[in-house]
Amino acid sequence: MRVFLLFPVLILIASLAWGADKFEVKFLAAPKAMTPFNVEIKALTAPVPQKIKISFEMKAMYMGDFKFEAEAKDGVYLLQKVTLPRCMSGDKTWVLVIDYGGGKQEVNFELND
Ligand SMILES: [Cu+2]
Repeated sequence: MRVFLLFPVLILIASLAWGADKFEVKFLAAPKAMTPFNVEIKALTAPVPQKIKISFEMKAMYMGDFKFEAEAKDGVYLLQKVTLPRCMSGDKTWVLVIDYGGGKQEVNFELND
């Protein structure tokens, strides 16, 4: 499943589901290039795995490794201070990839700057 987020608002939410397990992905502020931002992935169902893998990439090119592991705390995985580079091509579209027990889902988003 792929979700595309539009970014006219400050707080952005996408809903994801792995079978019966439902999650909400939220950017706590509109993400900008070269500026640390936080992402919250909240489980709406329980129980949840202790850790999930999260990475950021661009579709068309390799931008470096932006791979993280987030640990659940009260059903919430919080990624803090993610910093992504500005793409030389001018493309602002990135993909947040969540690996949940081997099943990957993507959330497309745009950097605001
Ligand atoms: Cu790029």
